[in-house]
Amino acid sequence: MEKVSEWGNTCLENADEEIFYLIENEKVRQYKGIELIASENFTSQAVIEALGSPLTNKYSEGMPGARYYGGNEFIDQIENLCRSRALQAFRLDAEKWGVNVQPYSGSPANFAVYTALLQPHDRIMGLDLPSGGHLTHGYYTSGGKKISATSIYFESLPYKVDAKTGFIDYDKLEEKALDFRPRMLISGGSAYPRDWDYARLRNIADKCGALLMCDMAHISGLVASQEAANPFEYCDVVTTTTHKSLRGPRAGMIFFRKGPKPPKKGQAEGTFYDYEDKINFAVFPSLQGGPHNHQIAALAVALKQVSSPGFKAYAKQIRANAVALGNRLMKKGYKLVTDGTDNHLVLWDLRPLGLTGNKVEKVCELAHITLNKNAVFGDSSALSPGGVRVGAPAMTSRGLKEADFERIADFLGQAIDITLAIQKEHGKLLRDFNKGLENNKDIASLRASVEDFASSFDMPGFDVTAIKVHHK
Ligand code: DSN
Repeated sequence: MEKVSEWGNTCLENADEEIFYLIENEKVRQYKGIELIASENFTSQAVIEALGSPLTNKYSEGMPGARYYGGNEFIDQIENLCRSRALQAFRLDAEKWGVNVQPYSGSPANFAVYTALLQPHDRIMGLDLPSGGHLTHGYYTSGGKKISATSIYFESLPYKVDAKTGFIDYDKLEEKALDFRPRMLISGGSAYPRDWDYARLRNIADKCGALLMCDMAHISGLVASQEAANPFEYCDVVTTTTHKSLRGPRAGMIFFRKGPKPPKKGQAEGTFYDYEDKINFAVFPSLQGGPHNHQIAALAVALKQVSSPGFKAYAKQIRANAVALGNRLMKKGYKLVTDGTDNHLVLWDLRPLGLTGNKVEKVCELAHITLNKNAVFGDSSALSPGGVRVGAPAMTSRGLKEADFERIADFLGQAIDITLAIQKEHGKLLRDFNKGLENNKDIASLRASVEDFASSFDMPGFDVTAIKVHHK
């Protein structure tokens, strides 16, 4: 018993040295490296404080004011604050839009929408994964294997990008949709470097009687600051994660229309949207249990920061940085899908170089540059894709500007040269290629330059001078 009461107020460093130092090491990794994963970001100290708070102790199934457990006086206030800040961050009228801030993250948010608004086996259409879409939008492999629950429980016919231009082919999408008659059309992607034509999608959805959803996870920070087209103008439902360009904690949100429907031909007057109860019920009790209140509080903090004037400048800078990076890469002769970007990422087609995304990702990782291999349209294997995805949100949070991103393009060019040299010397087979990675002096020298460069920028979220390194 004595021991148990001691645990309660022992700091992490003393309670669990292993985890403590692993966290410290991760801080060093984040601070000294160049973080280019398009879906990652560095959140603020205030968000991290809320995440690490005793709010994690509380159960609160249900909605504010109607919980299944007692003791939710403050939790209710926190969730209500979070909901009103969410609407405010996206300039939404509370008479016309509602939001559920309880989804644990993006995939559960999307599945809650499908559970709420579709019947099992209803038809859906989303952007195909190899075209830059997301697993939860209904992906199945070319061999027909159903990968995500979305494609297991619903009938999915994906739309694609144009093989030559890399842009979404809206004409083909429309033709397919009119044949397939989906119940839901899904917009939004994970590796699509261009903006979306929501007006066109609305028109297509209306022609085939479909609901229109947008998963704006990647670009929600840009949408909040009007640096991307506004999906709320045309969509019925909008989902998002909150830790990507929005720069908050890991969580998810579902926005839905409510109130009277606009008058439409053939529709009785006085019809109302009925999404609110269905979506709230799908989140809990259909799919989730107790909301993660520490996440919701942290999200409320992040949304307050999103609505502050500095965030607009941040989002603008993300785009400027992505453009600067893309232009520099293209100037070096590299091929980007769609030859540029409208948003926070570039999708780099490595196939003209005879390289795969896996190898470039590996060399970059050893040089302390973090990015991810990514399918580019026309790839034959999803496991060995022909591209890498490079994103600007995280390093923009550290204060980098256009010239710094040009420098990053130069580091990436060096990583490509190293990858090519290793492949030339050791061969294309991964097993042989990997031998060239061992004790590679060029990688070590690139790593030193990368760490020098990255360590010269601020690190949001934690004090780098207080990091403790294990000397055992
Ligand atoms: N894992 C995220 C991404 O990288 O795009 C999406 O879920």
